[in-house]
Formats: sequence, C-alpha cells, structure tokens
Amino acid sequence: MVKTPPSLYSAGQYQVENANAEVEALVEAPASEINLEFLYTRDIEFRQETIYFVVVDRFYDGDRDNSEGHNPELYDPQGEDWGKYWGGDLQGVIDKLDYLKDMGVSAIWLTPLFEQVEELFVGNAAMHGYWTKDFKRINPRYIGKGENPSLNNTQSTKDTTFDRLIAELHKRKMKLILDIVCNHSSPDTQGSKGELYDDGIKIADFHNDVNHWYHHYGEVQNWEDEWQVQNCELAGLATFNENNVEYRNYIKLAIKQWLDRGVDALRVDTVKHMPIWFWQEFTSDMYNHKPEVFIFGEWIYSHPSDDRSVEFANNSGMTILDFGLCVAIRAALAQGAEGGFHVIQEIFDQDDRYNGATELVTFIDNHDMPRFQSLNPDPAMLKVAIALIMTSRGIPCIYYGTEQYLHNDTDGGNDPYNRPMMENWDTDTDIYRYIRLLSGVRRLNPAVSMGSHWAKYLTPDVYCYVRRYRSSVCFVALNRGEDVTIPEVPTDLPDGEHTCVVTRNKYEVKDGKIYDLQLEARGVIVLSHVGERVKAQTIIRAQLNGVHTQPGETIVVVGDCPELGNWDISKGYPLEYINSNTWFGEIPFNESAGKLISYKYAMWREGQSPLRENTLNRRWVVAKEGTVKWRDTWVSGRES
Ligand SMILES: [Ca+2]
Ligand SMILES: [Ca+2]
Repeated sequence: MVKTPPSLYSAGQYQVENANAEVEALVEAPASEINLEFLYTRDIEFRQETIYFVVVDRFYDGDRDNSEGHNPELYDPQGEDWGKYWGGDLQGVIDKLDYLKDMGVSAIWLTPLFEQVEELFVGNAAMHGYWTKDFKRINPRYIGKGENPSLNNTQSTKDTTFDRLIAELHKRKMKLILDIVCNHSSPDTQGSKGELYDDGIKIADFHNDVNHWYHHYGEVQNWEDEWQVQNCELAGLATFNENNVEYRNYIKLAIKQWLDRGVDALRVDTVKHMPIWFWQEFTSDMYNHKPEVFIFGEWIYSHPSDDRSVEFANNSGMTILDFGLCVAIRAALAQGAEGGFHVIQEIFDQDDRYNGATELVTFIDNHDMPRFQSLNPDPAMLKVAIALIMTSRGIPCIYYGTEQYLHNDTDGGNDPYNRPMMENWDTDTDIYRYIRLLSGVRRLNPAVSMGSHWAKYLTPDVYCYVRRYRSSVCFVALNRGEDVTIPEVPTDLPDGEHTCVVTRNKYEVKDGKIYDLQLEARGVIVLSHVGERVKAQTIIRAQLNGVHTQPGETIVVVGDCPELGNWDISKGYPLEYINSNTWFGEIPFNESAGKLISYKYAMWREGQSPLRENTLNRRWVVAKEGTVKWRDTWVSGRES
C-alpha cells in the first residue's frame, strides 16, 4: 500500500491516525501479552530492616583526590571547621560496608547525594547535602575525580563510584535509601539564590524567576499558620512553587533517574512544607515507576496527638520518622523524666492513630538534634535505648557512630557538633554487638517486625513488654534504674527454658510467667521464640484499618477461592489483632496465585452471627509469586 505523504494531511490528523494505529495494536494483542504486573500492588516489605543513617561527608574519606571539589575553600582537611567539608565520600561508604553488614545493618540512608551549591552561606558549606543545585547530578565531592556526575549521560555506562556502591550493597543484600528534598533548593550565597540546573543546564533562578518556579512570600513568620508553613521560606531557602507542573515534572523525573540507577528507598526531607496533594501525586508516580520502592518522610516533630502529622502518615502514600517516640525515649532514658517508661508507653498507647504504626521509622537521635549521649553519656543507658527501638514496633534507624559512642558535647552537642567525623571502627563494643544480635531477631522473628505490642509490667524504671504475631513471641525487659527483682511477669512464651539473645542468661518460664525475674541496673533481657512461618508461592500481607472490635471478635478474610474459604465464612482466613485500628495477616496463596479473585472482610463474633462488610466485593489479581500487600479500610458491617 502506498503511504499518503503526511504533507497532504494537517499535522493534527496525522497524529490522530498514528495514535489509532497504536490503540489497535494494543487491542489486538492476545490477553496473555497484557502485563498483569500493573494490576496488583507489589509493595516492598521494609519492616525487617535495620537502617543506618550516614552523613556522607563525616563518615569515611575513601578517596583523597575528590576532597577539594570545585572550590577548595569549602574543604578543611584538618576537620576543625565544622561548617566545611571534611572529605567523606561514597568510596568511604564502600570501604566500610563489611563493617556495617557485620553489625546487622541492612539498609543505609545517606545524606543527599545531589550536586550542591559550591559557596559558603553564613560560613557554612552544603556538607549536609540539603542545598541542591542540580537534582540530576551527583555531588562530585562524593565520586571519583573526573567521573561523570550526570545521571542522564551515564545511564548506559553506569560506572561511577555511586554505581559501584549500589552494586556492592546489593551484592551484600543491603539496600540504599536516598535522601531527597522536594521543597527547596538553595539559600542566597553571594547574591545568587535558588539557581537550579537540569543536568548542567540552568532552568530556574530565584532572583530572575520568569517561569515561576519559586514562591516569593518571604520567611515563615507564624508557625501555627499552615499556609505560611507550606508556602513561605524556611531559613532563607528558595522554596519551590509546586503549582508549576514544569517544576513537578523536573523533580519527579530526576528522582526516577536515581531509582533507575538502583536506589531502593527514599527518605523525604521537610514534607510538612508542601501540600499533601503534591505528595499524593509524587508517591503514586514513584510507585508506578518502581512499585517496590519504600518511602518515608521527615515531618519534623510529628506526634500521634498532632492531627496534621497523623493525616500525612495515613494519607500521603509514605510513612514517617517517629519523632513522637524519639522525644519520649530521650525524655525517659536520657533526661531522667519522672514518668520514665510511662512517657514511652503513652506514645505506644496512641499507635491506633496510625494506619501503619509498625512501619514508622524509629530513632533516638539524628543530624538535627544533640546525640543521645550528649544528653546522657552513660553507655549502659544508650544500650537500653537501642534495645528498645530494636525490639519495639517500627523500623529502627541508627545514627552513624552510635555504636562507637561518638559524641561531641560542644554547645550541648547541638548542630553542627552532632556531626563529628567517625574515628573508631571497633567491632567489639556492646552497642555494636547489641545491634548485630537484635537485627537478627528482627529478621527472624515476625513478632518483632510486624506484631502487636503488649505492656506486661510498667513502672517509671522497669518496662516489660511482649511482641506477638501468630505463634511467634518476643519478650523484652528493660531497666532504667538500679538492681531489681520482679515477683512475677507474664511473657506469653511457651513454658520451658529460654535464653536471652544478648546476655545468654537462661530463664525458666512456667505457666507463661517468669517468677522472681532479676534485672540488673540498666539491664536488658530479650527472649525470642519464633513460631511457624507462613510459606507459599505468593504471600499477601493484608492490612485492615478502621475496624473497631470488642474482645471475642475477630477479623477474617473471606472470598471466592480456596485460600479464602470459597465464601464459607467459617473457613475465612483469620487476621491478627495489632491495635484497635489495625488487623493484619500474611495469607498464603498457592492454587489461586496469578488468578483474579474477589474478597471482603468479615467480623467473627462469639455467640452472634458474623458481620460482613457492606460493600461490593474487592477484586484483585493475586501475583504469581512473591509478596504483595493489600491496604484496606473496613466498610461498616451488616448483620447476616
Ligand atoms: Ca574524599
Ligand atoms: Ca514549601
């Protein structure tokens, strides 16, 4: 057939014809060629991980040649000027991967790797990585001298130090968490502010903002005013105008390029300073691009009693750093709060505010606050705090150097003194050993990573709790005070002898209890019992929120397949109670793996007829293999 030259058509018609041809090609494709991957969620499971947070410049200098960077004035080889670069880089992280792996670290969060402004602002360089100049380039100070910092241009070669880091991590089954900033670029340095580049090409400038890439409302004056917090500036940083779709396309494309290079997870800076609709768009675009990416945000001083931070955690598409728990742990264990462990329990008591309390990222200090040991230098107290975040709900994140008791107490240890250079790499410290042993428990015992939390004995100085999931149990006892003997404490453990994971001491459990439990000063006991694990071709991790059950009421999933009882509610798959807002369970699928199924949730009630959700059945294609997640909200039930 002779093709009609396009010149005889208007350009518009020609495009329509081409588009129609593409649609026809899709329609004619046999069903088997349609990629069902897009029809089900492929959600990453991050709850078994142990995160280690590295300030790249202050970790280890593995390459002296890159340390001067473009502007040698920003580099202090002596490491005395706290505002300057001290030379740490990605080769340094590679050099220390075995040290981290042996400590049980499984995911590494690095401060932002984007190219930064190469100027001083109030005497400080961008060694922290939060003053970005080009989101599509790697900071040349972190990779080999002369290596191509462009993510665009090196897509085919992938041979920078950054790419080697990804390969070395994945070889060790470790994950990389990229720290990203979407709210702002850079502050005013010598007359230039917010100069932004797209792989080396200037695209925006705060002082000549012809395309409206920035907000121009000045500094936040009233922190209670939500509009100001979202639209005004933070510490003089040029703040992006998220209403501009060109800006959004730029930032999303940039982050996708990093994901394409092998980044496994994102930590998102200053999420409080952008509207939630932006984050909903951002997270869904990221998940569509890479469904198995894990994302958590920094809502500064989030708290379970703060409606806005809770709304963000539940509705933004990402989980958050748990500042509420962090502040409580510091108060109870570092600052000697009178209420002691009650202060911590008050936070856990509000877990039902979150849809995913077990996915919050927990920590005791970070790069924006004095280190735990600047508040309280007692190494034994640090041990209690670490044991707490390693065994309670949430994903623990260890700030670099904690395992070496790293702290500098100048100015109370406030920023920048909370970012000293790592000096020791001792693999025999108590903290190093605790993290190694307890990260093993997190990996092996699903009660710790996914289970419910039950306080069993609570005083200001002593806290005993149980984590539980199906037949797996972990009993933890922590002592902030002096030697003490507890007459009896329930453990939920099977009767018999149990060995403490950290001390190797042995404990006898009788009728589910330990009698005369001796706890030494600042003592820690962790008894882990791993029950039968769920195994199948496909495991669906089903999480149901918003259902309020009474004692004697349980939740089951019922559906049109054998795994879900073929609509026989008495054979529905039972979920586990996590807290008064959340039921959860791993459902094994073999026969129906890869098939379309229907299901709904139902409440099984002792002595009463069951309640089924009053809604059309949910329909989903079960993945052929692997692990996927359902995140559902209960639709109020109807008696049947
Ligand atoms: Ca260096
Ligand atoms: Ca903003």
